[in-house]
Amino acid sequence: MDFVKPKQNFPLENVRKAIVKEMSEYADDKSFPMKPQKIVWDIRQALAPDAIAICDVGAHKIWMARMYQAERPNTCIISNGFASMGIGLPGAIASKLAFPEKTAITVTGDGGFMMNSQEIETALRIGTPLVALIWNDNGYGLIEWHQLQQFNRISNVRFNNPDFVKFAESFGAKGYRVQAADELVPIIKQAIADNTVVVIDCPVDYSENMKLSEKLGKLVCPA
Ligand SMILES: Cc1ncc(C[n+]2csc(CCOP(=O)(O)OP(=O)(O)O)c2C)c(N)n1
Ligand SMILES: [Mg+2]
Repeated sequence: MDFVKPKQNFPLENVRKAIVKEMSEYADDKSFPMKPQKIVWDIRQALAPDAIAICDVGAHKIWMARMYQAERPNTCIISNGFASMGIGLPGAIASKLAFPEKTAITVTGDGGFMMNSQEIETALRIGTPLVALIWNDNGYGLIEWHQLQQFNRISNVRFNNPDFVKFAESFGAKGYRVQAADELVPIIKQAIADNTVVVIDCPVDYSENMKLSEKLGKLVCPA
């Protein structure tokens, strides 16, 4: 049951249209590591309208909050306010417990994922199938973005990750690695069909972050 009806003459309709247009320009983007816009686009393509996306905290959250098109109420849950990293995986478990019939996917950074990755064990033990889509940049992307804006250099934000596929498998979960842009949609669909706990390692190109800052910095509010 839907609790809201589309509004007529909604004042932000133009903003929505502009964002969908901006994102759709990346629909067939083949670059790899993948551009954030293309990942957000592909998530929407792969998911049913009522699937629940739980977003962690970082640069990926900025892109999701900016562009992801939620088609039903409460289908895009974002950790804002205190913005605690690590909410993604437990959040997906919780949404699966609350709505067992819906797909739960966490959209998470590598840093945030590693903060609570032990919950793969919980999810398997209590039987909550979910997909964890990791935007892998080997770093604290959002902090890097802030450092570049403020200091034009980065410091102590890069790190190494485990092999996420082997890591998932070591728990008895499934793991996939995206190795080309056109693999993401079929991998997400397969991960949902697997009906278990599935980790997807998706390399992301965050050079788009500063390009977005430059673009937004040039915006002028019409008088
Ligand atoms: C528990 C916690 N620690 C630190 C922060 C500050 N913080 C916000 S985003 C971020 C980096 C996130 O990195 P990652 O999860 O890899 O996501 P990315 O920005 O690379 O997409 C940090 C350290 C936070 N929000 N929550
Ligand atoms: Mg990261």
